[in-house]
Amino acid sequence: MLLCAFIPLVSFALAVVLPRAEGAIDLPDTYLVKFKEGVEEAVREKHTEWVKSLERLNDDGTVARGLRFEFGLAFQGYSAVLDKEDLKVVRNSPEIAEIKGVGTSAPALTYLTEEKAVRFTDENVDPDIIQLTALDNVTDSKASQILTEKNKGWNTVRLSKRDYKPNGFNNGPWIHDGYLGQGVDVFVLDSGVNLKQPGFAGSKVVDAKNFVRGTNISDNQGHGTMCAGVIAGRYAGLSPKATLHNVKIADDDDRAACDSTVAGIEYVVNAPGKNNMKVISMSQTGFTGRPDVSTAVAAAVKKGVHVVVCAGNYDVDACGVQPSNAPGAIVVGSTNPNNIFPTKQTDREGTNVGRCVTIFAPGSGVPTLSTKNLDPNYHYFAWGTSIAAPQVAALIANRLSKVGAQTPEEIRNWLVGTATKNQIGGNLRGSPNLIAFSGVGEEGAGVGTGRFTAANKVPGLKKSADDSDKVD
Ligand SMILES: *[C@@H]1O[C@H](CO)[C@@H](O)[C@H](O)[C@H]1NC(C)=O
Ligand SMILES: CC(=O)N[C@H]1CO[C@H](CO)[C@@H](O)[C@@H]1O
Repeated sequence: MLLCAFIPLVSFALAVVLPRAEGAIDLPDTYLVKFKEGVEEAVREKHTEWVKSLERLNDDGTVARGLRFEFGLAFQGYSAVLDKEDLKVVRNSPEIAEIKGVGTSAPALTYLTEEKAVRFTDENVDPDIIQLTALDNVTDSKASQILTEKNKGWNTVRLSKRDYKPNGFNNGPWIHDGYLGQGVDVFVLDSGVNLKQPGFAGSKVVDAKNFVRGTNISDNQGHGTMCAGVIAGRYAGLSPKATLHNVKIADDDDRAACDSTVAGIEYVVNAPGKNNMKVISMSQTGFTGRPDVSTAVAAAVKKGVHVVVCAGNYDVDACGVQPSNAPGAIVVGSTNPNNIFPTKQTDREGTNVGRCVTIFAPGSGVPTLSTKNLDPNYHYFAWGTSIAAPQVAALIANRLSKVGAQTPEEIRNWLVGTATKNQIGGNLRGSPNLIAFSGVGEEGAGVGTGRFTAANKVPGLKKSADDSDKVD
């Protein structure tokens, strides 16, 4: 998902300084401030009231001075824009433990917009090889049957067939059981989601919260809609019955500020509903060298939320990158249709590796939705760990939908236990040889078929030559 290689920094202090991904920036005069542990609430409140009193807004609604966000999950604190005098006051406050600058994630989609790495069907692949089907009637069908659905993209085959043959896009069905995320809340923390995209018709996609001042909550960039499409899209989505919440943490250049991201994560933990039925899908990575995002992810997992993050596309050790180094996070790397993980020949296709990667999922040419082209005939094909992660979030949503609330540990054990093993070729460099698997059809249930009518096809896409819809 990231254009550039990252530049490791040498750490001088005892504290671990995480490397900075190129493209990530520091926000001017913006600080994350932590209270000392054990400081009385009244003292914190008084301090925070003072920060609030500094407020000055720019014309576009962004904060020129004063409070940005308050935090209370992994630590008590706030973020704020402070001038020199303000900063002096904060530094001299005995209740304050730590003050640091706020940086961002590295923007993801530069290559998409400038180099068109994600293209529509007709430009990029033979239109004969893909024909997406709508899930309208799956939504009506009873859960618990084993259903097959043709030609939803190679990724769905890879995720639901053990004996997947690495021979292109159209090599079998998507096998699922109809639960498809019903009753599960999936939170996409990204650049927003475009609810006007007709590919979400019939899905439960809602605007939840915008943590980026000066923008509207829609996706004006593309990355968030891309991630949401493969979860809740009517055609390309793997969990079309889930409720998908748009939590905007990245700006219209797809840069997520650390503080917006921590605020977004805290929002999910505090949102209504059982934490064990919530899934965060966050394809934002390369946060600059402060561990607060990883700390927030770990705290959310401790509170019972399932957190799925992308490994990053840099071809480096995921343990050196935020937030893929977060304890408890499910970290997703990327494989391609030939069952090897792509090396970074192109920016879009690399994957981070190593023991901090939990699992791999399809990350090359995965059908999903665009925020810009609202023509229902078209789907984007997306590349990178950014699109791999939401597919694993979707499998988790489907699992929760079927078995009910699970702890993050239970879900991790299931995901790793049911994964397809030892099919990835190439130099794994310490990564687990695991490809995500839906688990459907391996629990003694009878196998049936769910046919999809011609009416369900995406208009304008040619019919596939592959007529097989059986489970084999
Ligand atoms: C949201 O912001 C974008 C970018 O500034 C703008 O193009 C779009 O019209 C806005 N949408 C709404 C509904 O205000
Ligand atoms: C889109 C589509 O094909 N929907 C069908 C779902 O099933 C009902 C009843 O079986 C049909 O009437 C719809 O046309």
